[in-house]
Amino acid sequence: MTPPETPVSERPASETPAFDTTPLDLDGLESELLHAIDTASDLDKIEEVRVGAFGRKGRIPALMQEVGALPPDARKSFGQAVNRLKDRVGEALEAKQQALAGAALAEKLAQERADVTLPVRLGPLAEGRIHPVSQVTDEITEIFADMGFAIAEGPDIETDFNNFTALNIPPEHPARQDHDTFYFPEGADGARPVLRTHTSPVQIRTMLARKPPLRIIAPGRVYRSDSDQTHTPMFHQVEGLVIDEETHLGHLKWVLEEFLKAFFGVERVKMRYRASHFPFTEPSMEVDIGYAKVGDEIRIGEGDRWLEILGCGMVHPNVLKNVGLDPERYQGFAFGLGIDRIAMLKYGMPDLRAFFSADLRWLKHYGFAPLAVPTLAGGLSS
Ligand code: 2U9
Repeated sequence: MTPPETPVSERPASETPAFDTTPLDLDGLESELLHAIDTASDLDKIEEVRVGAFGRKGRIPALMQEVGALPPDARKSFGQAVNRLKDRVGEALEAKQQALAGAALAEKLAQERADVTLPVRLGPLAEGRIHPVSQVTDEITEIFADMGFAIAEGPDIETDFNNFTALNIPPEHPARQDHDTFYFPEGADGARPVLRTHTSPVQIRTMLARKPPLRIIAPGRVYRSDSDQTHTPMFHQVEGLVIDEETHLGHLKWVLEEFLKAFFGVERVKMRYRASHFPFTEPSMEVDIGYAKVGDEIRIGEGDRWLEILGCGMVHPNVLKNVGLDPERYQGFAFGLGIDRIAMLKYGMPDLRAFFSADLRWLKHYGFAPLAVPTLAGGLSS
């Protein structure tokens, strides 16, 4: 029985040989490294093997250090044997590395395969749609801008004075009930702000801020507590106002006729004025346009049917007084129409509630291409 060997580190210094003469097991090391290379399953593993074999603290550099410690006659042949081992392991490593890199690339390409037969996905500019209310508002403003009107805007939350009192609708006036107003709680001054029930307060603000002559249109959102198939609590109006020193009904009629012809894209439009009543105009009128039904299609401009389209009148002297204008010197006309209603009519959209239900399918069907901007020269819509 051989006695248990004392570990090298525990041997007394006198017993430690100057160099280890036991032949180093190069064959064993080679087959060990080749086996590790052979079984490395991915690029990380093969890199581990490379570092273990050739790295600064790797097996092969350690072997090279041993060469220096051999007696000169053994050094040469041992050095050559180590070099051959280095070459063979290096070649095997390189070949495996290439094979693994090739396999990794093939797998990546297989995963990233693109189907070139799929349809092209359009960018947001081509996919997006302009809402019909925005489109029709742009069409209307384009027509009035061409006639020299400026566009005026104001806040959705208004004072009671601007929305009612200045427009000849004093407290207790029955018209206040007709408007189904959304009121805010009373402020410190006892006044109740309102969600504007029409865009008329925009004209009041303009008249208070600027001197005549004035030619403006005020498009925007308005609010009334009303909801059914033809009414939504928020809807859109455009109102117009002209104030000058010699303005009369003839001007009003020409402006409205030109507008309707341009908007519906017709040469002639049959119009009918019916007496009406609004607190802010005197006289007041409602305007109907003639149309014909041909099959399912509605042809605007001619025919023996009538459709109410807008309201208008000469600005009431009290309204002029309320904004500090002398009615003996200034007169003007005003008109108002519902944008949503006129959009439904022009583009054949049957249900008003669909306008505000954010239904993408509806918008794709009735919406407008973003780059088809309405112009009088290029056409209002396509
Ligand atoms: C000022 C003076 C007068 C605006 C006018 C109408 C007639 C009108 C309705 C049409 C359908 C509102 O959208 S609708 O419900 N409007 O009939 N609007 S005259 O008159 C004004 C406005 C401002 C300072």
